Amino acid sequence: MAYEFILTDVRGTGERKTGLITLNRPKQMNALSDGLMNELGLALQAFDADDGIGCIVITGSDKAFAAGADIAAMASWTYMDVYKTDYITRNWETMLSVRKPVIGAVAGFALGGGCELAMMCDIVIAADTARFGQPEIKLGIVPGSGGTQRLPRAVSKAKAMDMVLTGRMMDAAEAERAGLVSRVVPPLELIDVALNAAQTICEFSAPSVMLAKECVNRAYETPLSEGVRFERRIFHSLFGTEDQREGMDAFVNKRKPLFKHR
Ligand code: CO8
Repeated sequence: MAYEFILTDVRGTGERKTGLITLNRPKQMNALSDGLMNELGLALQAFDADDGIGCIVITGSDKAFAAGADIAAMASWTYMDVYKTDYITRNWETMLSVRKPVIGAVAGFALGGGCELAMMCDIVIAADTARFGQPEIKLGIVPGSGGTQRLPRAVSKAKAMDMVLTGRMMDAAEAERAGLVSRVVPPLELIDVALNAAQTICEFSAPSVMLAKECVNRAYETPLSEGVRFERRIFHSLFGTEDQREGMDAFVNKRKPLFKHR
């Protein structure tokens, strides 16, 4: 499918490969327009439904992962415009229903909706040029796609308040110290590191990978005891898969497992 605001590609070797999505509005610093978010949702759904894809990487340019929602588009909207059309809820959160892992590979600015998009990814790998921020307060609004909720869970209340109330940016080193990103790498290595992590994931058993993701996400929605109970049920259920037998037999017999993803 031809897209206008994103590029898609399939990378990697082996039976299951990585779906790569590149946000592509370079003149607007990848500002997240409705059209871009529609396309991102469609691309995510297409990769999620494709048995040949084991993991998805989302990236931007070296200047900007995404500088936030498109301010030029929003500038003239009224309350009724955004409420009646269900802005954001309508089409911006497709990522949350994707069952395969999504890695955000972030260089340059990840601001506002761009920071929120990064926080919706399962793993965030940052170039040392990355800068994260929720500057909505400077525009007379507040974050609208989970910034006030995911940021305190990721970096603590004090840092979240600091970012949301002053609009200041966090550089990659601070973001890693605070737990917002998984790894920081030199800019030239960003995409390779992200694709290598994705390739590693692609080679594991698909049901284990999807269920591991679901278990970790459960931690955000439940008290500890319920989360552990959920994990235990999933853990038990995986003894019903061929891949559990294959994985353990391969370990015992000192060979590489050949997962069949069932
Ligand atoms: N929207 C539209 N256009 C943008 C945006 C944006 N968010 N960010 C940058 N651009 C455009 C600029 O207007 C400029 O266009 P032009 O060349 O035509 O003048 C071009 O990109 C380059 O930008 P700058 O000249 O400003 O480049 P600088 O290097 O000087 O600065 C910055 C880069 C720091 C990124 C700066 O452009 C900036 O502060 N941008 C706005 C950041 C911001 O406020 N983001 C929050 C937006 S509000 C939001 O995201 C609400 C979230 C709602 C939910 C989202 C769900 C996912």
